[in-house]
Amino acid sequence: MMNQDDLKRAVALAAIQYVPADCIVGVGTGSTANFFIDELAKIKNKIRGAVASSEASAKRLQGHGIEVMSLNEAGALEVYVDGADEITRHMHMLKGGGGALTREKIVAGASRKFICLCDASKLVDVLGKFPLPIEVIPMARSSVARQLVALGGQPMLREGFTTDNGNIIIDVHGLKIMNPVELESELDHIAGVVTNGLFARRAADVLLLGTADGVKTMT
Ligand code: ABF
Repeated sequence: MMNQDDLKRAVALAAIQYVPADCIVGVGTGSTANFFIDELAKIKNKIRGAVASSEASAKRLQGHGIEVMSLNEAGALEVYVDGADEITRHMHMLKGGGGALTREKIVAGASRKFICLCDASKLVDVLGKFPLPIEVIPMARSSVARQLVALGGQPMLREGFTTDNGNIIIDVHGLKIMNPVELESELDHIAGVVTNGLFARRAADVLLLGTADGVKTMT
């Protein structure tokens, strides 16, 4: 019987085939991405290095002796590999539970292919059961929260958390996100919002889904 970690390890291993030889790999954040980093370590001599979406992932990559470069040094990337908190069959994702959404969106946006790694529990029909994380400039906390209430959400400050960029996270509960592409843009237009956790305009290209019957590939 496979547990959730086994499923994460299986999708992480499957993702290695999407890493072209001699490339710089965009690497995500979270426990699934950590399994991917561990797999990447096994082929580290075949890649030039990695761009990390968080300090935590950079540390883990370096711990394995993988060179970590800045995105500015690396330029456009072939592939970005990361987990998600929820994903739909349309490849729209809700991300940011780990708080690294801004750098994740930046690195994903600079990559030709987004490979998403999830266990089967994260495949949903409608996004929003998982609270939607929003990175916000601290001085805009209250005004952003009021606008989120006006959109029908229940904003909650993530207590005691500061992002790698020195900002706060507001988690929005109670949203049923029927049109993620539209909501992603709408949230980005609120002054003080740095990034929202909807990754719909730039959806995943490949989903590797860990199931009890093995890894399923969706495109
Ligand atoms: C990142 O890690 C985040 O966008 C998402 O919040 C989280 C998923 O974590 P895990 O793989 O630990 O479930 O991908």
